Amino acid sequence: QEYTALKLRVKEWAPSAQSKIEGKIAQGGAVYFVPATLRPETMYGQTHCFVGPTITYGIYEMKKGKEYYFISDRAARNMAFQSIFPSWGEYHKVAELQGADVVGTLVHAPLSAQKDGVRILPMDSVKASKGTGVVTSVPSDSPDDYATMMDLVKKAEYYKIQKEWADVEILPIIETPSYGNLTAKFLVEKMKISSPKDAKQLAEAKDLAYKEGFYQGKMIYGDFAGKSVEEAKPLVRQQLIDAGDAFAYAEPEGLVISRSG
Ligand code: ZZB
Repeated sequence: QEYTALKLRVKEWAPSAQSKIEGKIAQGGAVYFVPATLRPETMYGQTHCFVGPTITYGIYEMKKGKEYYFISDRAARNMAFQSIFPSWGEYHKVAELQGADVVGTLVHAPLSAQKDGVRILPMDSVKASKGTGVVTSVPSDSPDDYATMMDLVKKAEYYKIQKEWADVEILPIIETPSYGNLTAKFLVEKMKISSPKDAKQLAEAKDLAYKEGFYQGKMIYGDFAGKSVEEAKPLVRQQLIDAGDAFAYAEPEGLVISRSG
């Protein structure tokens, strides 16, 4: 599985994260949340970035004193064997935090229409065993993200967040013949999905959204507006990589293939 790993730079830490990283990040060093995505063409529509509240994460030093990544321990180990960290097989953790510690942190999301930044919010369905354990939220095109965002807005107090952090305008970025220009909202409503816990139905909705988006979708926002999603996907990805805002990250299966081939 070849992902695009995106770099979301921290602008302002949540107070509990701030106290846990005190003295551990070099003065002037930049910390990035690094979600792994299969849909780089949707990055214009990022509204939030999700972490699992009970997952343990590390902040890993990427460029000494200059650049740090917030990712799961498992992702750090994988990255170390893909020449993403400076020395092969080595990864250096400078701080350890729970997802709940970073909720409320403000980050800059590359390409997002939310120019002032997006908030780190909790998502219970984030899997520690997949990607980087960090998930960027695109509620226009990801049913999981849409369902989670609706729940966060509805139950802000229960989730211990400020309602305005979750309640962000959803931007249409891809037009499809079957589901209109807000694919995730359309599918969640049509399938009567009422909670981010409806895992089986959400998996089905995700499947439908992937297929329709990839084979029938047309970009209606951004530099490649007018092109098909199929054409735009590698172009947006390359643009992000060239700008230094993203890099390729493969799950272990992919690593085995690339090392033998
Ligand atoms: C942004 C995005 C926009 C995504 C979209 C999807 C969609 P998959 O399909 O199961 O292989 N993801 C990544 N890591 C995790 C994790 N640890 N736990 C839970 N979800 C995770 O998974 C790949 C997608 O699942 C990734 O691509 C990411 O969300 C999420 F419009 O990034 B995506 C129809 C889907 N649309």
